Amino acid sequence: VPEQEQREYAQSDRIADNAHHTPLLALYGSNLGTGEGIAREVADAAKYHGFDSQVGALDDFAGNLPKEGAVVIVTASYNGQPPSNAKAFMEWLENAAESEIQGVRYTVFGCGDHNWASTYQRIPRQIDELLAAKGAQRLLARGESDASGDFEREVDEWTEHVWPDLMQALGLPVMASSKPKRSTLSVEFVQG
Ligand code: FMN
Repeated sequence: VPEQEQREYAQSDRIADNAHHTPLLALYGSNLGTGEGIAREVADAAKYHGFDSQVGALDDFAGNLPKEGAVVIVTASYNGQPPSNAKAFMEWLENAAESEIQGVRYTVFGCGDHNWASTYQRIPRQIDELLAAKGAQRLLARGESDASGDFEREVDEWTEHVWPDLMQALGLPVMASSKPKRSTLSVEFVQG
C-alpha cells in the first residue's frame, strides 16, 4: 500500500474512532446561497468532529426543532425580513410556546451587510433572542459576517472557533487536533 494511502486510511480510521454521534442540525435561511453554503460546510465539518449531522432550510423545521444535540442556525436578512425559506420558521418561532423551545441547544451565525444599517443582522439577532427568551440554551454567542466588510475572514474565524467551543459547551471531549483541514473548507466555500 502506498504511503499516502496508508496515511489517509489511518486518518479516516481515527475520525471513526472519535465519533460520538451527537446529533447536529445545521439550518439555513438564505436567498442567494451564502448562508446555505456555510450551513452545508458546518454539516460537513461536523462529521469530521464526530457528530451525526444533517442540513436543512429553517422552514422545514418550523415547529420541529430537535431537543437532542445541537442546532446551528445560519441566516441572512432581507430588508429586515427573513429570507424566503425562513418565513414560516420566524412566524412559528414568534408564536411558539416555551414547551416547544425548552431543551433546544443552539447557536446562531448571521450573514448581513452593514449597508442595510437600520436592519443589519436583524433576523439572526431576532432568532437568537427569541430562542433564548423562550427557554432554549444558547451554546455560544451569536457570530456575524458583513458582506460589505471582511466577510471571508469573519467566516473563517467563526468556523475555526466554533468546533472546540461548541464541543466544550456540549461537554464533549475536544479532540487534540480539532482543526479540520482548512484548505478543504475554503475550497468548498469558494466553489459553493
Ligand atoms: N443584510 C442585513 O444585515 N440586513 C438587511 O436588512 C439586509 N437586507 C438586504 C436586502 C437586499 C435586497 C439584499 C440583496 C441584501 C440584504 N442584506 C441585508 C444583505 C444580505 O443579508 C447578505 O448579503 C447575506 O450574505 C445574503 O445571504 P444569502 O446569500 O444566504 O441570501
